[in-house]
Amino acid sequence: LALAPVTGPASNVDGFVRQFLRNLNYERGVPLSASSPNDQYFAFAMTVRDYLMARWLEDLRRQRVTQSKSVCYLSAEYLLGRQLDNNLLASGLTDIATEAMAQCGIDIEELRAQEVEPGLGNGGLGRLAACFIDSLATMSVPNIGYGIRYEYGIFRQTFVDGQQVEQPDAWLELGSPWEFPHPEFAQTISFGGHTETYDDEGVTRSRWVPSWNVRAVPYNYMVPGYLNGRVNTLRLWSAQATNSFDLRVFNSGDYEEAVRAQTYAENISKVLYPEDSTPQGKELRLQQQYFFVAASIHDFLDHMVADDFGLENLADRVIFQLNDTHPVIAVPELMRVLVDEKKLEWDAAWAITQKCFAYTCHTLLPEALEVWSVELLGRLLPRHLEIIYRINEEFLLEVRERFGDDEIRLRDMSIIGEFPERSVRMAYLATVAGAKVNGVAELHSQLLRDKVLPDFNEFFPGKFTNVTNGITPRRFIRLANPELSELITSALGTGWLTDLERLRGLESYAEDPDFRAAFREVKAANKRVLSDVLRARDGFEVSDGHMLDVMVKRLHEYKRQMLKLLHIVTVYEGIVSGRVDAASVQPRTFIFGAKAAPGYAMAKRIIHLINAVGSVVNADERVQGRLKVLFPQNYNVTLAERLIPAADLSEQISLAGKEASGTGNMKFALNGALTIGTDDGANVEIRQLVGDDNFFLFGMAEPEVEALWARGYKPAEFYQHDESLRRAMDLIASGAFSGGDRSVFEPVVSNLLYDDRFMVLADYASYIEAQAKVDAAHADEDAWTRSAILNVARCGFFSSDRSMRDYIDRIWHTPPAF
Ligand code: DL6
Repeated sequence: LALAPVTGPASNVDGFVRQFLRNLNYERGVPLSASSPNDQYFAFAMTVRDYLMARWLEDLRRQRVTQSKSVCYLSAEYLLGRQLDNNLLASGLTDIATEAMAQCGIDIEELRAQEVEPGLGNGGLGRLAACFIDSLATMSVPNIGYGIRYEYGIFRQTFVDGQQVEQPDAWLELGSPWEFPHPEFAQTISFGGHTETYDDEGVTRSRWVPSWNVRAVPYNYMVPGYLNGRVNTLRLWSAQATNSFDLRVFNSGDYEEAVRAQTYAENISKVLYPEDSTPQGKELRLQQQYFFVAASIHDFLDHMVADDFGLENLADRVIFQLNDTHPVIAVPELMRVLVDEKKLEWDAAWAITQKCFAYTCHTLLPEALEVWSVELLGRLLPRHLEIIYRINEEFLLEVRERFGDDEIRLRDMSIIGEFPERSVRMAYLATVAGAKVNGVAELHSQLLRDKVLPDFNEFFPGKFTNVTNGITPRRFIRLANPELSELITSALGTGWLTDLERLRGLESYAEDPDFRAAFREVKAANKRVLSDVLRARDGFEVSDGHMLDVMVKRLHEYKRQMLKLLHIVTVYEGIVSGRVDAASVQPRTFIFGAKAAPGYAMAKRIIHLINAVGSVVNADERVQGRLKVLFPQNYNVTLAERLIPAADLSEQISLAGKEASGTGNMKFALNGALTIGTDDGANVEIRQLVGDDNFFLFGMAEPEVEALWARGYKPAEFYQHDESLRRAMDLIASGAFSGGDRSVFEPVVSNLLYDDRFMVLADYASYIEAQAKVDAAHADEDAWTRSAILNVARCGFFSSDRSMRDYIDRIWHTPPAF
């Protein structure tokens, strides 16, 4: 374990310049005079790395030798965002680095623009994982984030004639300066084949005889804590063929056949599945899941657990946190390792396993609760299927012991479902195996307990808990909104970035006219920045003096972008029909950002409709420029960091009982936007904290939604009885946004009229009423600013540091170490 002493470069401008030039010359092989912006970006990033390196190596060493308990966060997604600024901030190097680049005659903004964000996640779930590892490092908690190094991340979205077209996200095309491959620590991951029993000195044991395998090569990334010198690790696995190609076949001239196995193996980490809430039961996805969790478990056991460590105490050393169901196949894998490889008794292995896992559920949509067909699982992982069967058998025995031969209950609780095909219910497996199961907001956790998994809640008292999500204030306040950060620091001093509840101190400033004026100036400055970004990126002009009304999130019917659109069409229809004087309409710019899963036809139609409405509204002179609809393509973390600080109004309008938490809602509130929202997910907690006067609530609450379903929901009745709704829908149906062609958006209109699973029409009237209140409130600039400041002051609870403390206290029991 001995390490050569590593010292970083001198922490001053001169030291930075020297190291930068060294990296440019010796690592990139170019002199400054002939270097490209990309060379300079790489050398710059490497220099920042060099400052973090000594601590990283030391922290890796300590994690091994101190044997303190680690959080292994197993997540198929990490939506990291750009790394450069975050790592500069964490290491306290921003000023030195900026000055150093100036001395070299380099525009640091140009370097920033070179960085391609690793989009290794779909949305909230992946971004949450990235916030959590930031907080754990900042809190000095030993953690390894394990995941997949997808060669292609979330697709790049472009619009052609207003319709979404997906392009591959080749984020690694020019390489990444932030990753460290370690092929020497590769793991071999097997698939397929069959199982057999054998005699092991008088004991009959099972073993797996797989038929093919791949190499999992780890790539390490630094996860620096904020100004605490701590550097944790994110380890992402890349798939490689064990036999790159068949030389014999190659020499025979069949080049395609010679590399077929390689292509097949490497497909495993080729691309992130662009699904949000509707997992496609595809073989490759199960391969991905097993690939990364098996590699991670073996990696941890091989390199982090001392040889003489008694495995019966494994839970003192590690907690594997399952980020949704994607990594749940880790449960039978650990059992297989303990029983088949380490030769522990089943009961002993199960006792260990039950203490080593905890499970976070991130959804309430039934279709997002993953299941795998028994046929597929048995073909790909036959031994794991046997293990799952045995876990289920023993679990159902216990259920029977407790509740008797209640066949309905047994069928409902079985890990194996029978309809529509025999399949493994991964959420059930995770619940049975996990020491704790948590939802991600109070309401979500309650619904999980009472509606989704009520039998399990009854069977395992105390197992279910809530940990409300959070966001890292380093990225989403300090980096995204430097001007607001400065204003906060001028009022509260430093320290609030790692103790966000201190924002409460701003409450009294809400009453201070000077502070309110300064707060408004920050918002105005952020709008100017956004305006520049959207002009350069999308060719958009953001009009001065407009309220910015922003809805950014994945496109999904339950999130109800359609409701937002109906509001826009309602206001527009009022103007063009002459019933409303355009001059009386509050100037508003509506900004959307959303990607639709490529196979999700309705979501893609809604994107098309938003763009179509935007083209018509923005060009119509009768509107007098008072309404504008902007839909920048390819919404990602980098754009979020510019949009959120500029927003006045945050749209969080999902049908109550459908959004597990939301995290965008927290980011907006903490950046001084007011929320218009339903009583759903973490909106409930935001409203409780900021107060009813500082939140625009509308729509049915979850019990009302349930009651309406029970009565029989007929959306067409709402259409018939609400003239304003009828006008808006008729305008869409008339072809006004599709050059007179009524067929283009007919499916959207029919879907709302005759199906409307997410009750857009039922909540329309209430939403329009709440939007009128928004208009009235926004007209009083001072009162609006007061509310915005109170939103910031009262939302400190939503720091991901607090989420981490909750996980640590209630689930992980992993104190800060070394
Ligand atoms: O917990 C993070 C995030 C929540 O904030 C969102 O409300 C929720 O929709 C999202 N869940 C998913 C579902 N994926 N699956 N399965 O992305 O998680």
